[in-house]
Amino acid sequence: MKISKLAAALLPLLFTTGLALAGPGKPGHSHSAVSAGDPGDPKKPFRLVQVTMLEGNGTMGFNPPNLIVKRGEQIKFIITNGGALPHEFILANEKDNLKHGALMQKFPDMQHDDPNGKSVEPKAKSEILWRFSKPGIFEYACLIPGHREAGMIGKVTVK
Ligand SMILES: [Cu+2]
Repeated sequence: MKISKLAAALLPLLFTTGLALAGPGKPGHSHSAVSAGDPGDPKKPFRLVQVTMLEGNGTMGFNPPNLIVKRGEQIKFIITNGGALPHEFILANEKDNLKHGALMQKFPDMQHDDPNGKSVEPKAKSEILWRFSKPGIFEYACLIPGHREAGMIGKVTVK
């Protein structure tokens, strides 16, 4: 009885700590990176999509702001940061990005180098190869506090 009570008390704590500290090689957190599909296979065909991160007139955004893909299609995103601030490109469903964004309120300097997410310094480029294996509506967003809210969100529709 005593032990199970203790376990019940510790479980949420362990979960939170794990979320905050675990993660392959990077401090910060781990991801369930698969909400939008799967990491791509470089030996299979892919479509190239150029995405630019932009700032201006008090707004921030991605160009293009939306993308339509076929289920099973592989997309290689070439991501260019055309702004003056660091940004990131995190591909997931809305729910996961909102959860991740809440975590980034606490850890705003968290860096990403994951199959579904990259931090990109000003004027730098990064790449993601992704297979959209699930139908649905997903998003790529910058989860640095305030950026998604300022417009850094792109919609991906998988049919
Ligand atoms: Cu940003």
